[in-house]
Amino acid sequence: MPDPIFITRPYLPPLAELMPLLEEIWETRQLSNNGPFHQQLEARLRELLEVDHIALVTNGMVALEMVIDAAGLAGEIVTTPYSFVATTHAVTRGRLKPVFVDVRPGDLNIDPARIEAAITPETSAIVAVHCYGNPCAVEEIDEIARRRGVRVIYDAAHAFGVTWRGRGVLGWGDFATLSFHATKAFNTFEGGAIAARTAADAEAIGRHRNFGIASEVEIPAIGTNAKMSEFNAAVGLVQLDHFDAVRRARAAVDRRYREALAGIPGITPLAIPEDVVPNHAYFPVLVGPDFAISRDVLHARLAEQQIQSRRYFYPLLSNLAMYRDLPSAGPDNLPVANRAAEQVLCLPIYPELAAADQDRVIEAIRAAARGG
Ligand code: T4K
Repeated sequence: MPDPIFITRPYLPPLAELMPLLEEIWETRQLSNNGPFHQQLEARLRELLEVDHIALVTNGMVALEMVIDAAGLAGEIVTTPYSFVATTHAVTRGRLKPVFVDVRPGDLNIDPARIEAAITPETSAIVAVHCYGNPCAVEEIDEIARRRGVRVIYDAAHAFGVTWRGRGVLGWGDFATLSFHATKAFNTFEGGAIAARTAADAEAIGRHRNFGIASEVEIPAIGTNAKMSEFNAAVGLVQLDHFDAVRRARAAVDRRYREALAGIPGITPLAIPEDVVPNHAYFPVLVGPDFAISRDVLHARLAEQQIQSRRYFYPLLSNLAMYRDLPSAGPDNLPVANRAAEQVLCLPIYPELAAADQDRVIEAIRAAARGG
């Protein structure tokens, strides 16, 4: 039996680089509550991600929940069904009603041309996802939101370090949320962050993260506890020094796949727009009807060879039991997203993926294409 190849393996910096930071924590006993590593990581992320305000939190799902809560959203949220379940669950857990809008075929991000028709007097925000790190139609979405008086939240869980037209994509929207989960392009084991455009919103998020406390005697909001620990922040600081190298290594894997898979009928890697510097966190391909076998059979065939692939994002969120009865959830309303969920397969990609292992993935797909 060959060794397993995983969809991803988290990058870990040399342990020796982390040890001095851990020793400092042991010395100072500052474990949480806005300690020095927390502050340093926020400062470095503001610079790297080109945002004015950023708040570290415990994970990407909580980041979304906090934004929804702290921004005081109510009523309906226009959103995409093509995402990880955290996106829609955060909306619903905030007692809001998701209104699904289809995605566009090129990047599988929410289709700006369909957003306006879904906005009603009940709509308070658009929650869009930079899926696989490819930026949404941010200018169009901003324009619609401004004109219709709704807020914009980007679930940017996949978009760490991504730039569009030379600028960090996290600067778009009233808020953008990040995930630093083990499986992401940048990880702090578990972790996340919220970028906010205005000082007032950043202040609300900061309070909300710490139970709603403003000072020793003032508690103006019903907040939660979403503070990142000093351990996770220390990991983040060390990881940041390696992010460029990690991105380059991922880019090399991406390039090799694109070269090797070009010309296989029915296998279409999702394109990366020219004006985007991606982070290559995922390598999604669409397995079309002209491929020799279906996406699900290919997924199973790879698994037989100890190769883990993932159907990110299947099942489509609008088809889950708790959402499928929503008026916007019908497949007729969401044909592009439904087709993508049936065809997409994410292939293994991570910085330390050995060329020989990548060749195994490529050869397995070629063999399947030959009917083997
Ligand atoms: N919004 C979007 C658009 C998201 O995609 C996500 C998360 C969120 C919000 C929420 O962010 P967080 O609350 O998670 O910060 C993964 C992740 O758990 C999840 O973070 C991610 N999106 C989603 C797309 O994928 P699984 O179910 O694929 O993870 P799992 O445990 O099956 O891991 C896959 C493989 O990765 C393993 O078989 C081996 C490898 N792995 C994984 C972990 C966790 C390791 O080698 N080491 C590890 O520690 O969900």
